Amino acid sequence: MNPYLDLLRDILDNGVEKGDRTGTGTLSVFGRQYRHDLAAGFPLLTTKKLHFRSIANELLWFLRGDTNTRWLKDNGVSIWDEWATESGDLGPIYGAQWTAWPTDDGPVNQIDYVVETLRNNPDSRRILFHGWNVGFLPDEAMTPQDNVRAGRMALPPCHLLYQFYVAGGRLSSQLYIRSSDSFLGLPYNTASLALLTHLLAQQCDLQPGEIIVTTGDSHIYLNHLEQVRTQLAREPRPLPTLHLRRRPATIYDYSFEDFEVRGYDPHPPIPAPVAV
Ligand code: UFP
Repeated sequence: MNPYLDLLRDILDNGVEKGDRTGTGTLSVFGRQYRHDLAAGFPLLTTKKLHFRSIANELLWFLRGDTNTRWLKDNGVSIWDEWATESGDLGPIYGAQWTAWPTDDGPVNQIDYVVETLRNNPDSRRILFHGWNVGFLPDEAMTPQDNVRAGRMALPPCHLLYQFYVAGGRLSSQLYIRSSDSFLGLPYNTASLALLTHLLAQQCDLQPGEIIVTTGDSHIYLNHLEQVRTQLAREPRPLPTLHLRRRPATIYDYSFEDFEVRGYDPHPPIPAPVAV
């Protein structure tokens, strides 16, 4: 009934205990997928409170092509601080690859390509953008900060392949997440994909369709098990809806004030430690 809660149950029931880079330990399954029709509401979790401001501002920051935490901090978002250098740099992470993927012929803006193709050739089966630029992946033996100083990403992308599909005037999106912290990260990644789909739909005169989230290593950290059980004991509530207050000139011109989430009435937050 609730595909996200079903995934958590699936990992609890079928997950194999597996070590991980952070030394925390996880229960993990490989290769899962869930879908949500945006006509049924905006997929912000109701079984715990999510901080929509962080989700929305992080997406706007990606779309700015920004890879420094300064703008995020100015907008009250601290989720990237632990990986940044003293000057706030994160190296060529998401925003750089989305809007300025380096090539011999200069940077390529993959978001421009997606918007143009949705408008002019919506039947294309090539409407996607990718974050996994192998030339800039971090060296795992080095700290995030040393990687950044060496011109590499502080962290390799987790949500990395976004594909879009148009049928019957509706825009659907599918995201591949290679590694998914199912308790902390996945609800953020899902809401971010939904918001991006709304923005692209508005910019391209389409209706928001379905979102599909496909996860590779789908895990629950061993120090999140209690929180997961708390969440599973809660009854989901009606979903909120998202309203865009205006239609800016381009996909890059939205601000947080343009987004209105109506009817969000979640259960309280459930704090949990982030594995760094
Ligand atoms: N993670 C997510 N979503 C994200 C993000 C990170 O789930 O958007 F940036 C989690 C997945 C994993 C950890 O638990 O962060 C990254 O570690 P690794 O690179 O070892 O997969």
